[in-house]
Order: sequence, then C-alpha cells, then structure tokens
Amino acid sequence: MKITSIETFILHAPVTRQGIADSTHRLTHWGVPGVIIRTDGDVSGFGYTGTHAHLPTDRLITQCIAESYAPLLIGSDPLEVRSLWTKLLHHPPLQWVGRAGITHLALSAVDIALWDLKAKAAQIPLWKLLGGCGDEKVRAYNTDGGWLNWTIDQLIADARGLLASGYRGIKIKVGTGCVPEDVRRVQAVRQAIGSDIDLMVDANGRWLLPDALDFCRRIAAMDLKWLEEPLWYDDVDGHRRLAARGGVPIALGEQLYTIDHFKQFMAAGAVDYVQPDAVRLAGITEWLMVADLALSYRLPVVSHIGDMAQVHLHLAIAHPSCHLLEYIPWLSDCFEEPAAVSEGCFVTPQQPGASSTIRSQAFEKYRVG
Ligand code: 0YR
Ligand code: MG
Repeated sequence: MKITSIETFILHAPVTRQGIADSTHRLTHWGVPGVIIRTDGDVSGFGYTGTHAHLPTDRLITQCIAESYAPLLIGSDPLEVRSLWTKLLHHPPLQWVGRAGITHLALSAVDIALWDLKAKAAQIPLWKLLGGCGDEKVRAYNTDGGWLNWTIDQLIADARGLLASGYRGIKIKVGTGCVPEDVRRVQAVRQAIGSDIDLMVDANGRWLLPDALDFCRRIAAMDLKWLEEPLWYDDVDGHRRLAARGGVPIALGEQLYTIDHFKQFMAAGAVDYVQPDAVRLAGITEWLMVADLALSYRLPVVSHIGDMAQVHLHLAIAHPSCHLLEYIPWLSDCFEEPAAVSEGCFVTPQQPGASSTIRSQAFEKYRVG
C-alpha cells in the first residue's frame, strides 16, 4: 500500500454550553485541525489534534502538515507507522524549528491518521491492533463541568446531575484568583456529592507554589483524588516540592509535548497521575512510549483528551496502566462512531480504525478557513 494524497481540514465545533472558562482560558469552540491520508488501497486514515479554535494558529498546524510533512509521506507505505514517525520527527529542517509546539501538534495528527489507517487495513478497532481485550471496562469521569464561569449553585446542580446519570467521579476547576473562594467551591461540591465519589480539581497551571500550598492546607479534609496542573506546566522542581509537602496527589501532563518532559517529572517524583495526551504528544506512537514509561514507575495513566476521547478510549482499553478516562461530549456529533458512556463506563468501540473518522455532516457544519 502507498500513500497517494494528503488533505488537511480545520473544524471549529461549539462547546456544549454558551462558553466555558478555566483559570487560564475562555472558549466557545473546540478546534480540530486535522488530516486525511489517502492511499492506493481502499482505506483512508483520519487524524487530528485539538486546539482552542484560533484560526490563525490552526492554519499553521495544517500548513505544517500540508507543506512540510506531506512531501515526506507521499509514496510511503502507511503501515510502517513507527518508522514514518521517526523519519518525520527527525527531519532536520523541522527538528531545527520544532520538537514541541506547532510541528509536534501537526505530527500528532499525522501519526493518528496512520494508526487509524493501519487498524482499518487490518479491519479491527485500534484497541485490538494494540493487543487490548474488548471486555476491559474503562471508567469515565466527566469534565464538562466545574467551570469557573459557573456559580456555586450551578456547580452543585451539575454535579448532582452527573451522579444521577451514573458517574462516580467529577472534576472541577480552581484558580479563581482567590484561594478561599476556590476552597468554598470545592467544599460546596464535596458536600453535595458525599464522600464516596471521586473529586478532582484542576488549576490549569495558574498558581505559584505558596498559593498551591495554601490551597492544599485548607482542603486537607476534602479528600481530593488529585490536584491537576497546580503550577506552571514546565516547572518540574516546583511540582516535586508540592508533591512532597502538599499532601494531595499531583496530576499533570496535558501541556507536555514529549516523552523527555514526562521522564523529568516522573524521575523527580513530581507527578502521581500521568496525563499524556496523544494530540499534544506526537500522536499515538509517543503516547504509548509515555504510558510504558509510567508503567515502569507504577504510576496510573489518566489521559487528557484533546481528541474528546475518540482515540484515547482505544488506548485506555489496550494499555494496562489505564482504567479511568475523562469524557467531554464537545465533538460528539463529529464522528462516525462517537465515544459514549453508559452507567459510568465507556462503551467499547467496534468499528475498524481509531474512531477518528469525521462524518461528512460535520465537515459541512463546522469546517472553517
Ligand atoms: C478549557 N482538562 C483541561 C479546556 C482542559 C481545559 O481550557 O481545554 O480546561 O484542557 O484542563 O483537564
Ligand atoms: Mg486539565
């Protein structure tokens, strides 16, 4: 089989409600810059990354795919995924300007499309191609909630609704700029959901170490499962100190681009829950490396899902370190086989591929640029 053509696209799909905010970002749409890899066989691969739907930067990603990666891919055998990944990652002109950021996000889309193609060619779902078992149940925790632009009453009502629909874990945002206010929000939700439900909080990289320590001291009795991205994303030593002194397990990884970044956090003891995202790492290939690395440290892997769980569900089914995955329904009308949750667990996808195939109606509705 040979790659014959490469098409790029950008979708901007609205987030579920009028717009959401965490400590660092406000957004109304999720961005899906992606690629379709066509072959001389009868299968095509779909891959994409995830952004905050900013067209000028989304265009840089698709341009990188179309102008820099495509010429390296045309004519190659798409089934040689890992070899192609190595070739693209180490292409000297891209390596010079990349290794993270735009070029890495672009490579993630390409790599996902290649794995999708490989699983479609084998006529099996990706989880099976990766050696997973279809009986493996992946628990879901809902993260389309807890937003900072919501009042405490909204937080409570939403949390109760999620429990009623079967979720046993929820995550809320902190980092309002006022630690006592953050604590009031967490306390209100913990009180509403009771002590048997997992509660996680996410500061999206907003705090300095003293804020984070102050927060940890004040919420010591709230039994949080984890504190996510408390400090600046790249600050290994700060997270190490917080992990040692804060008394709350640390989750992070959604902003880390490479296996090398993850290695530094794991080696330092600066992370307890590892959150790689295949759409920020260079695709499934690098995600698997990071998940294996986490396994070697005996750390749980709880992926961040910039793909809205489509691809990550396959990875979670297949990888022994994953049992829990977040769910956000923002792109649920975009895919041929959208990720679905029933009774608090994900439904196992059955179609061949990586569940990354975009429906034609989604192109009509959400395509931009
Ligand atoms: C909104 N999940 C996250 C959303 C999400 C962000 O900025 O992108 O909250 O990526 O932190 O854990
Ligand atoms: Mg997060």
